Amino acid sequence: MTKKERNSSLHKILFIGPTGAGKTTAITAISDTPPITTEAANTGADKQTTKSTTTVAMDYGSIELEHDVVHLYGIPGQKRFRFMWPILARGAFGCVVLIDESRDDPLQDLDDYIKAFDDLIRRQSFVVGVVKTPKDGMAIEKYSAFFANLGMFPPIFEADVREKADVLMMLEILLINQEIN
Ligand SMILES: Nc1nc2c(ncn2[C@@H]2O[C@H](COP(=O)(O)OP(=O)(O)OP(=O)(O)O)[C@@H](O)[C@H]2O)c(=O)[nH]1
Ligand SMILES: [Mg+2]
Repeated sequence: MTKKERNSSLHKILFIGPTGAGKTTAITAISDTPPITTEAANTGADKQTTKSTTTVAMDYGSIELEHDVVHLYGIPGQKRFRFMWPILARGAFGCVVLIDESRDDPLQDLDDYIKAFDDLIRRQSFVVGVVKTPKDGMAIEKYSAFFANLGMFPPIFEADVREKADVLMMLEILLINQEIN
């Protein structure tokens, strides 16, 4: 990435993770303006979620932090919409990886999504938010071990993405790390 490209992409952050992990919820929680969403009726293609709608193209919101506008994009988590993923990843500097601990195999989900966004993940500019956890702290250990095996040590949080403070905290950590690196 050239310096010019890096500067122009500094403020595009992508929210990734499986359906129901809360990408649309997180962007809605922190966007300064009503987010642009592309929700459609959930036809039940993913048996692990009972929510009535799903993102079919993307979410977009924005937030001003320290006089800079940060652009927030959310992927459609269902794999049938994966053709959108590389389009949305283009020009992103970092990502918020959301993992839903209540799904059948969240470690497999994590593996799938970090592989799909390998370019972004390899730059190590990401934070991990684990949602719907029993809040016993065990999730952090499990995912830390997973990333340590890959030689990565990202910030990992248990989060409730319906809470603006939780999402903002992850975003700020991501941006601080980005400035340090
Ligand atoms: N109980 C509980 N529910 C949560 C938590 N975080 C998010 N949710 C709910 O989980 C659902 C997440 O839905 P979305 O935000 O549409 O998920 P998404 O990741 O955008 O899903 P797709 O667009 O289908 O990929 C919402 O109904 C949230 O209210 C949590 O910590 N606890
Ligand atoms: Mg969504």
